[in-house]
Amino acid sequence: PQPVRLEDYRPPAYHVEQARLRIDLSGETARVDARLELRRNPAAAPEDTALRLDAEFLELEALHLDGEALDPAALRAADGALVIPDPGARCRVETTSRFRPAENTALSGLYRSGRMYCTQCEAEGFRRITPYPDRPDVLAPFTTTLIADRTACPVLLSNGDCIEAGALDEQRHYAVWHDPYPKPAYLFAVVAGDLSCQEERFTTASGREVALRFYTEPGNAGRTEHALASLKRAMRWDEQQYGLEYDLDTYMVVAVGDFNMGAMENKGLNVFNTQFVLASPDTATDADYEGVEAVIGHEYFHNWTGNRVTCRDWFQLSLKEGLTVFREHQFAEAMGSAAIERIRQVRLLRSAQFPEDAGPMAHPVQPKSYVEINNFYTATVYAKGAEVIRMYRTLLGDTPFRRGVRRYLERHDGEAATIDDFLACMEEASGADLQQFSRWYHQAGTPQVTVRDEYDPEREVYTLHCRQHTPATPEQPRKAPMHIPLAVGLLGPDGAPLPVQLAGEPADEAAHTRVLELREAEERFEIAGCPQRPTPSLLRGFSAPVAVEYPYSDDDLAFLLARDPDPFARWEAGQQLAVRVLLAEAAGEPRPGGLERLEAAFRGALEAPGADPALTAEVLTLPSETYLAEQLEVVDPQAIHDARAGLRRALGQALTAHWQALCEQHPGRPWRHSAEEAAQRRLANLALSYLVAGSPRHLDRALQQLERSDNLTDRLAALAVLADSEAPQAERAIEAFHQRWRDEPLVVDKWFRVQATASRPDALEQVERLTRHPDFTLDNPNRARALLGAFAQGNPACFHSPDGRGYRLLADHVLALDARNPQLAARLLGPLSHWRRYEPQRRTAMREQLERILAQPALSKDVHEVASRSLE
Ligand code: BAL
Ligand code: ZN
Repeated sequence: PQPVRLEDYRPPAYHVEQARLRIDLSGETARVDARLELRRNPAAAPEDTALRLDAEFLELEALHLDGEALDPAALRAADGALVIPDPGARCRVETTSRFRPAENTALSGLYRSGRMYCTQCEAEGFRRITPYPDRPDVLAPFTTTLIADRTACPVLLSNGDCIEAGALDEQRHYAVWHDPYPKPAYLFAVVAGDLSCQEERFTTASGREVALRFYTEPGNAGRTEHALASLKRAMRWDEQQYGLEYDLDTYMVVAVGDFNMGAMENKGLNVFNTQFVLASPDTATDADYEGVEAVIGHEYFHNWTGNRVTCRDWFQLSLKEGLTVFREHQFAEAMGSAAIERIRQVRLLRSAQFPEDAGPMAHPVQPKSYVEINNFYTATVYAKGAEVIRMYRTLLGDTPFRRGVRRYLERHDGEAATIDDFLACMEEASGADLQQFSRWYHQAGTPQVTVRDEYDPEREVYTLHCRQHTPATPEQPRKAPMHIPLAVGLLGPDGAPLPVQLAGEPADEAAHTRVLELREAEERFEIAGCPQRPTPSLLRGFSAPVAVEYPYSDDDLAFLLARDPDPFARWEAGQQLAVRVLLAEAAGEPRPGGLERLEAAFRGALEAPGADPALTAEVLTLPSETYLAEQLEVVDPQAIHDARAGLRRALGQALTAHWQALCEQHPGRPWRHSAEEAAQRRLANLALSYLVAGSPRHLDRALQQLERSDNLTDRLAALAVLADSEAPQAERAIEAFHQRWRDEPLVVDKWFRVQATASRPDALEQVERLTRHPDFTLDNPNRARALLGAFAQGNPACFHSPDGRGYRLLADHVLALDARNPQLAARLLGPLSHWRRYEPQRRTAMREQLERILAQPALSKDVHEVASRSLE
């Protein structure tokens, strides 16, 4: 397959002035009549006179140009698109197409999920509904008539507002929806089904009344309360923070069980994976409640950053996703604890994006080419993209940053914009020169910042020497220095925070946290007024997506963990201390006194008076096996796993009394959604897992918790502990859990996930067995991810079984899935792409599976791109 390249971008030859659709879902076969009013784009190159209508998966029955029938066969391009040469300055194109939604297993375009119909058009699904210039820089107002059986589909939805509805005949009815806001086809949506609706109202700051309607299949009615409350908070927050109001009379959210993504921001009609909208104490954990609020916020924020201003082409994906993830993060920080949110964001970045940046799929935040755009909905575009937006704010200040966002939204309202447009608005709003900063969009790889220091007691000057280097990545062997905001604090020997006053600047500019702007490959910063040698606190708040190296002693890290006023830096010091101990253990060279030091650090965190339980829980959570692997040139996953499990056991035993006390402090009250109680549950459940890691005699406690809890958070925490055990009573409990919850798909997903990630030597055999379980299916993305995705990503020791069975298992399922749902197949394949990082036996076995996949005929371009790039 040929790659699409950013440098080949050309403006569209035609704009769509009006798109009118009539979608008839009353039979097995959907029929779509489209009428498009088109106008030549004056900005197109003079030689670009052909009108291209993308089409895929469709049977085209009729094609008319200005009322004249055309022969589609004569106009077909190799990729299935219709290309009409020079249809004139203005024209009308009418098409009639048919397809069978039930056979649309790719879940892209219009498909069936359970008994309902729904759509997913981003990135290129609309062409599977009707022939269309399916590119984000073609914006049109849509009027959509939806027709379906009255009994099977009493609810008919599309974008915008409903302007007409009624009966067609005895069996069928229709609804007409009009969306006045010109939008690209990827934001189009329809939904039809027998759905329950929960409705509330929201009054915007300027007094507009908005109906908020949440639709679910009837069995899930009553589980949208939390999502609705989250949406109202998000709407208010966006008004207060950015002055942005909602712009239609209705805002609809539909919960769908079969969905490739988490959710989709279609204009006025969001379609959500059930996982990110439904929440009840029996079917969602505390973390799920947080996830619902975050994703509800994210999709809502897209209404401005993505919908009102969209992307010119898919190379600009981070323009909407990076910015919207950042807004989602800000919202979560405002609703809960900013420090805890930040820690979680960084955990995710380090476990998902850093490995991507270091692997064969590494790409810049603005990729330069792709074969299949669905492969570029990545941690780099999303999470690193959000870090880039955060850095604008850090460098420019909050007020200029917000001014820049407002300027961008005002200038480009109703347009398809670029990352360069955004950057230009930021420059104008702040007066800053961001040309060097723009490298964050163009250079892949995680910059490594090495810091050294010296202290001059005579001058009382403390100097930081900073060196930066960005490793080579595919197609980018050499990198230029980045513009990096490095937030720095200093602690005196007694732990008191010291002012960071750069030499030569007035004392009143001194602050306790100072953002140093790194621009050169090597540079130094002199800090004046240091009567004693300080301990540096580096990258406070994780001010840039970089890896920092500084020769801290273990004592320094323990000191920072106990005393740094920056909660992120405190947590980070604890993590780095644990990383040292764990990596030494994994290398077979235990660090003398390492365990004792870590035990003392944990004890300190557990006994700290007035500590925030949420932060304590983060501090007591050891770095993940993935993050540990990331620190090594050559990875032996079993050694890492053993080291981590051994440390958990040792800490479990050494601090038994503390863990027991924490378990007792469990809130115990009837479950309710609150950040404080969630933190207490988290801490109590963490304590339970340490206790059982320390000794299996505590297993009974988990069994009791599983039986007695009134909520999924505690049940699942107990289940996870039991899943690690091979004791017969644990296995019986796991089976009983399935029996009890087998009718709740989201809970069954968790049941699969817990077993897939279990820390027990036979987890691989267990996963093999579970692939044959009657409840396992590749047709449901959540289920496939819960078993196969969780296993390959969350159980490194067993997935990387040295005999290669884990790899074969994954490859078998990727191949089985490829013909049905290539987007999901390619995503599941991801973990195999890191084969070069592993020791020789595993490396060879992983490569063999990639080669085997690549040798299959008729591979999708999704899977082909991931497999071939992995082997390059
Ligand atoms: N636009 C795809 C789903 C999301 O990022 O919101
Ligand atoms: Zn998004």
